[in-house]
Amino acid sequence: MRPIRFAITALAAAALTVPAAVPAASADTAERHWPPHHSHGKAERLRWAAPHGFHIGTAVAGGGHHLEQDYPDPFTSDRRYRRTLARQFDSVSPENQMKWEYIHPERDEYDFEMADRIVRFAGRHGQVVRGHTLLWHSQNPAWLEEGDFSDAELRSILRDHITTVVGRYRGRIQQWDVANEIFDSEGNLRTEENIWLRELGPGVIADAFRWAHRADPHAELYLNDYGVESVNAKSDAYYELSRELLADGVPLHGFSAQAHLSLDYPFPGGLEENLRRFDELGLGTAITEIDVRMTLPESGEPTAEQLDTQADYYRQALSACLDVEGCDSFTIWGFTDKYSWVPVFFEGQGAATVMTEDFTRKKSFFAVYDTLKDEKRWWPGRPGHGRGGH
Ligand code: 9MR
Repeated sequence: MRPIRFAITALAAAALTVPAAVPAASADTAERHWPPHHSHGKAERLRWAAPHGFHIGTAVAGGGHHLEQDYPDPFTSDRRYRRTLARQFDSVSPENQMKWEYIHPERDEYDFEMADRIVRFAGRHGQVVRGHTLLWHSQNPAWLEEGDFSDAELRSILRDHITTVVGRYRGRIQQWDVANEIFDSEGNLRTEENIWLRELGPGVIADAFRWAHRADPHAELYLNDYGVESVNAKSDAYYELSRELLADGVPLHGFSAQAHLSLDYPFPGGLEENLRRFDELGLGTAITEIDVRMTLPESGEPTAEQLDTQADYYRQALSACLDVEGCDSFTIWGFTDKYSWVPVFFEGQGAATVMTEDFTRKKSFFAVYDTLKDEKRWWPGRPGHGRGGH
């Protein structure tokens, strides 16, 4: 069956690149009438196009860089945003609202309000939740980073945090990013920046997974990072760590690539091969934070060619995931350019998501939609579905 499926995917890819082949004089017309070969109306829903057991997700905008923008909290204040969030996606990841600085602002104080609201919203709309994140070097509160704690105190602070946060949402989080960005680009553990690794040593990684598993035995527990799309020094380090953790009986269930991509770089080669080697260890895999940024022309508007290439990056990333049995979720790091982190962090860059600032669906939206639909036509359900957790 597999070769047939590849042929179909290749056909879909050819259809997607058609506008690039039209003569320059008619490029504008092609743009206005995109997509040329599909009769896409208003009703396309990514979540309906996805095969059973495959989750199509988005970050839920709030906290972090949003706090410095001139708009109110997107998730609670923008009705159109919420409507699209519910309609299009069946997986949600709090963008910042479960991070330490947000959910644990003082040593003896938790603030669950936003996280609770997101988890309730997901429940109402039949969505799963990816919890993000428990052990990270960034977005930690000052009381933690600047505090003067003994090793024993720090250990109990981390254990209590994981037990409290994971336990609160027991049974309602599909996947947790337990350890986030723990290696640098050379594949060395971030023992300087990461307070837990620096103070408690690498053994704390296994402990974090064990504590999380005890607090919610059904949650699938993940290692998550950026720059690990290809087979490279960093992903090799994750591969070795995964093997060690599994050999030690640590409840590790998955490895995920964030996939913050850029048109300034070629599409990361070997994504499928890389995911597959983790799959072969028996781990689930996922794309957890994809966006595809670009350097914008002076007008501030992406060109038709940039949008074509962007659509192709999204399609390639999704196809790689779909072609690996246990890769069962694909999350976009924000679905509208209106709230994307990209222009705030990368000067002159943007347009990284699948919808414009006014929620118009871009070519990349239809690339994701068509790729999901093609997959579902041939493989209505995911064979590797549900391998993590439990
Ligand atoms: O999108 C998040 C943004 O709102 C925050 O300001 C930023 C702070 O580090 O974190 C962003 O999300 C990051 C995610 O948590 C981990 N991977 C990289 C993401 C983009 O920076």
